[in-house]
Amino acid sequence: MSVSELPEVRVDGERLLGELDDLSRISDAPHPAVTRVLFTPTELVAREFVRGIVTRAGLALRDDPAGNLFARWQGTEPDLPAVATGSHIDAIPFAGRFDGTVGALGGIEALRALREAGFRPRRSLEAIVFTSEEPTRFGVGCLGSRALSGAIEPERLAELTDADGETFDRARQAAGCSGALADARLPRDAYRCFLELHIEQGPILEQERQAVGVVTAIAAPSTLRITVRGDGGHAGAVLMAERRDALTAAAEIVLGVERVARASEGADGVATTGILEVHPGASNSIPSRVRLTVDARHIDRDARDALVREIRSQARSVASRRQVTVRIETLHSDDPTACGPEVVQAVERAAAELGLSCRRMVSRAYHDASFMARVCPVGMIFVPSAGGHSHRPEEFTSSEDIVNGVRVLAGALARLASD
Ligand code: HGY
Ligand code: MN
Ligand code: MN
Repeated sequence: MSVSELPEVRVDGERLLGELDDLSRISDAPHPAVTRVLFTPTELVAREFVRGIVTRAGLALRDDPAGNLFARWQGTEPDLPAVATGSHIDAIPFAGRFDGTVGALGGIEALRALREAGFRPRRSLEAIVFTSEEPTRFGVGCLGSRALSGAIEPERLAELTDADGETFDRARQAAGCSGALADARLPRDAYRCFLELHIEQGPILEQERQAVGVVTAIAAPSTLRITVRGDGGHAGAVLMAERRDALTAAAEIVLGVERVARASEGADGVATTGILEVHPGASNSIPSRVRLTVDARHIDRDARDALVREIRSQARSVASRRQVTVRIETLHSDDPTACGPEVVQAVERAAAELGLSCRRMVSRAYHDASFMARVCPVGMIFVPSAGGHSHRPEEFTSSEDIVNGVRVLAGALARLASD
């Protein structure tokens, strides 16, 4: 069915922007920054807030053992594989207020708007709020969509441990999630397709004055944890010639990460050392142990693997020259994702029928769509990010752009749920 055959779908921008603003204030950082880490008291309040929206929208609410939340609108043919949308509400420290939330609340709004327009979906429509899209607490992102798609073994997921030694399993149970993690795995054919609305987190749509972007591929992310061990000792008593300083070695490794990424083929390889933990962290003690967390990505998997190999080998050569030891663990290393052509076309047709400009693009950030692609064809709709900023308090997307994104999402979902 075409969007034009739909009764006029009116997205209630005031309602949605009000909910986004209310959600942005459920945070452990001062507004407009947002910190909302998995299963913390603040994040649990945010989950309750979303549950209230789902219930008021008259959608059937379900939680799974991993903490994913589902809001379902039964179709006229409920046995058919459903059409899903959604995103996340957790946020890294001092992030922005639109990353994830635009797609999580925008997905619910798309279902509400279709329902209020009198649309009747043949396939059920389901909005998902995925648990733990960000890697902040357990070092690995997209834990909810990995659990749904079988991209992580339940045993490994249960045993992931945070900086305080708390496991995912204990943290989820303390948050009220029950049932076996293995039961979070989606049955085959649960979904016909999955379509996620998200902010671009880059500058292209704004620079080109495009209303929306349609994602064709999502970059391949990997994260390494590098532990550097030296001798440590007294900052006054140990002479420079006798030192095996773990931090100065780590500093060379950090610069090596940047050098390797800058030298990689083309501009699509990126690498970042986002976390540096120094032990014992005393001004008068030579660091004996440093842990670095390195994020490396490329839109091509082989090029990403080459980047990671280079990062590993330069870390080892620093270690041998400085006579410290390095231990390198791979926290995750995921494939790139190709979006489903029929989902891409549904988005393009919905944008065209709404008279909105749209361009194809890749996503350099990863998303839950990266893992939902293991169970069904996926697509993503991007809306512009002011200045291309994200993962910082200045992150901003205008109300008009958000509403347009939800209008395109609603049109594409209507089409996908009708055939
Ligand atoms: O890091 C990412 O790409 C996403 O924001 N978790
Ligand atoms: Mn993010
Ligand atoms: Mn995100």
